[in-house]
Amino acid sequence: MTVARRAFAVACVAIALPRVAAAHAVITSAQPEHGSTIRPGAVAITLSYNARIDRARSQLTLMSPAGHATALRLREDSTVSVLRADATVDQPGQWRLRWQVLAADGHITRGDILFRVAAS
Ligand SMILES: [Cu+2]
Repeated sequence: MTVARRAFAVACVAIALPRVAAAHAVITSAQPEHGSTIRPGAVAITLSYNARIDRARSQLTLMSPAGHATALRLREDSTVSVLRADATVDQPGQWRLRWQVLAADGHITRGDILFRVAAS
């Protein structure tokens, strides 16, 4: 292959690559809210993102004040950009909801939402 032909082939490959969405997933709203205090009992978790996410490769982990971690099952009514899960928070104190999501652009992002559970 001549140098000129090789350059042409490389250019074609670059053009043929699919356009990727520029955004990796950033959280836009959370329920419970970061820094909030909620009552003990059942809590409906809803996390919204600015981008499409791959739910099968995304994880929510809830950590109790005592440090016990529970992997939450994502609800079926989660959408392409909203994760939903149900949990029970039965101990007062600081809880941590750790999220990790894979966005459509192939990038993983993660973060923590801290909230308190009031004494019953
Ligand atoms: Cu990205």
